Amino acid sequence: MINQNYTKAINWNNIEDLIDKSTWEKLTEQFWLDTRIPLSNDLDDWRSLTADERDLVSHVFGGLTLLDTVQSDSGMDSLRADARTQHEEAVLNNIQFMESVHAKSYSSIFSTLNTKTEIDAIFAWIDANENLQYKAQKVTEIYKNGSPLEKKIASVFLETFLFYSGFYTPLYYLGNNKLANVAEIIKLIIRDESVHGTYIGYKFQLGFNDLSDAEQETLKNWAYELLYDLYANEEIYTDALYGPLGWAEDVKTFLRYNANKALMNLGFDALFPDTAGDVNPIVMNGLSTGTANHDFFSQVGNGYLLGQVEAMSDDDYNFD
Ligand code: MN3
Ligand code: MN3
Repeated sequence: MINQNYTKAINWNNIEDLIDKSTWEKLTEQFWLDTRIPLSNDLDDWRSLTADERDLVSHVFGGLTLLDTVQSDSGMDSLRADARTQHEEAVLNNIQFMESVHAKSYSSIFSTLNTKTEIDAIFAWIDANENLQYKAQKVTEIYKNGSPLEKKIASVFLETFLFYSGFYTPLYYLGNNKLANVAEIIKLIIRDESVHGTYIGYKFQLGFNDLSDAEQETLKNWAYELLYDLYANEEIYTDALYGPLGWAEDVKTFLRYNANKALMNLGFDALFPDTAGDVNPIVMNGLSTGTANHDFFSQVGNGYLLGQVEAMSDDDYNFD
């Protein structure tokens, strides 16, 4: 889209779309790294879980690793090709890097909780799980061959809907006072994904509003069909993961609630009757973005602090 016969320098003093600037500021303010979170504090909780529960935790994080890999490898690259402004490209650069942080975070969790053999088994499971591969490939295919607006729809569905079959598990444990540091990472990821879904949904709506009524209708139908298709796949994935613990129906309610939110990010009407009041309150509570203070030393969560900046003074050069 950016198409001129000279190389244009990005000018942050000439902002075409204020949403680009405010999103950049929000995302950079909430920057974080997995290495700052004391995951090993969760080892006692981890040991208290049953074998089925540990399998669940390992597999949901395996699934999330794959989706964040899609976002960082092909997702943002593909969206950047259609950027409306240079500032949007910069925002997408930030998102792409954070997707790599997200994907890496799960490996930090694995290396804390799991043995090398277990980790190898998780990655083999990722490669072989049909429903997980189905959604990753479906979205990747749209990133490769879809129209600019179709790519944004797929991205918002991934950000605001597909992740949540995985997020349910750490939010559930957080609500039950278990795996608090693991959950803290997940809450930081959720905080990012929520900005990503809103921002890309907003960019979608700009393009959508330029279409004719007939084109809008066609694209809207395409989006609902894609959501149905992905939801049907999520039901099977959810039954397989959560069935053994008896949580599957609760998780599906949560998925439908988030599917509605994805549609709303695109400016479309909700599809399912499920609302926040239908979701397990323990999980809903974990989803709230209030400041976490479970661990004074970790300085993480929504209270995660960047270094405080102050002006240099001559005293800074007195090293004795
Ligand atoms: Mn992510
Ligand atoms: Mn994201």
